[in-house]
Amino acid sequence: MVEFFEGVNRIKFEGVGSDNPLAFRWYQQDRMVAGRSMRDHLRFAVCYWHSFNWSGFDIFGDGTMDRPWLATDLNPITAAERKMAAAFEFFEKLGAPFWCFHDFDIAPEGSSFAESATNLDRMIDTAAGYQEKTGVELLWGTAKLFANKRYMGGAATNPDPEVFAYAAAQVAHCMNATHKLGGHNYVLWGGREGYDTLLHTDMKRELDQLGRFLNMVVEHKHKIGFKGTILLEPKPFEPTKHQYDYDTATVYAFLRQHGLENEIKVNIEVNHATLSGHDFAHEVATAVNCGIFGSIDANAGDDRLGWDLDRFPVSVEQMTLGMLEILRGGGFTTGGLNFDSKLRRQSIARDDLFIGHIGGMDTMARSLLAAASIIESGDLDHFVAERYAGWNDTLGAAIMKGTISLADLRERAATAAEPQPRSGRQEMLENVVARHIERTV
Ligand code: XUL
Ligand code: CO
Repeated sequence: MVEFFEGVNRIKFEGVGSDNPLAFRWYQQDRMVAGRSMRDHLRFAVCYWHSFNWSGFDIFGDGTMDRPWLATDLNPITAAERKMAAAFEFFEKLGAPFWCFHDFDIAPEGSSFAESATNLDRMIDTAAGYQEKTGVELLWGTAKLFANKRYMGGAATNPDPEVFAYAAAQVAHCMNATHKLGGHNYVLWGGREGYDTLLHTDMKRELDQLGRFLNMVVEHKHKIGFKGTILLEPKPFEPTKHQYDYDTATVYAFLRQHGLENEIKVNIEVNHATLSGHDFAHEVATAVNCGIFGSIDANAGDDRLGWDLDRFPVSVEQMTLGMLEILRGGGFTTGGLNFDSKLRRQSIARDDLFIGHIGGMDTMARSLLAAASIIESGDLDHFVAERYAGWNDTLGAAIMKGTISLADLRERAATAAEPQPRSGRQEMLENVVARHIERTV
């Protein structure tokens, strides 16, 4: 058997004193944090597309990376098998409990629907064998409904019902495959579900089509007995100028409109949150409030570049604030942290792939510790409880119960004392967060 990552052994925890680039400094899978092991809290997944399908090409240049499994002189099925051998060797050595894929990441797209389906079935059998052998599980599968030219005007939102039908068939087949591999979730990212110009777009019709499509997806889930969660992944733009699943709040309104709010949750991607003008923590908190928090695509953008850069997460502060909302929401159930992250184009060595993931996993593990410590201390919760305490008193309770009217309040104002503003102490609270991060051990 070919070994693709020669010289890399199973990545071990060595602690913060270690200078070994191929060791964890924070992620210790069996360490217990707030009643759960780090492994169960974080549920890390490696994505297939950036890590195994991407050679480093960009719009200005060709591939740069040392990726022997992407050699173009191989027959497509042999190449797919090689790629899968490399992928599972990587998952196992990294110690990632989960992986994620698009149908055409793992199987070559054929020249007809039937050929593509046969290719996928074959690679699903191969993947099932690797899962069995390594114990790595599938966090989610998804169908690539954005790359082929037929989808240039959208998949479910295409002006042509034949394209809708093709996309529906592709999703049905990919859901069956995900089910067969015991997937914990099924994801739909609306890669071309949006518009570039309203001049040729019937937006109302397209949104109704998307609502029907997602209802069909949910019907299919129940029909095949898939117990995983269906997840939508919001993104505000790119590739289209305006994506319909703009952010979590937009998705929630859409789900309610189509009666899907109890069936579909969100897969929040950190860089997509930033692009929509929100903080990552805001998107998580919104999803938790709406009861639709599902899973995370962990990555990061760049402060000065306004597109989807998919960098490995490095900011402990940003991730601590996100983890805080995840823990407050009760943590993951079927979801997890998928590294929808890619290396920079000059990181061409094979082991850079390990180093990127190790850094991301350590960032998330340290953020988990800091967030758990903030919650355990009660430092923020006590302040917030105090800040809103008035709502538990007579006036606040009467307002919320609806036993007092606008006219009653008008009358009350005649004798009521002027409200007394109190400091919001934002800087103090920011310092509290910094302290918990500094003291994380
Ligand atoms: C694109 C993106 C996708 C989805 C899966 O921005 O995030 O990779 O995660 O289709
Ligand atoms: Co993503």
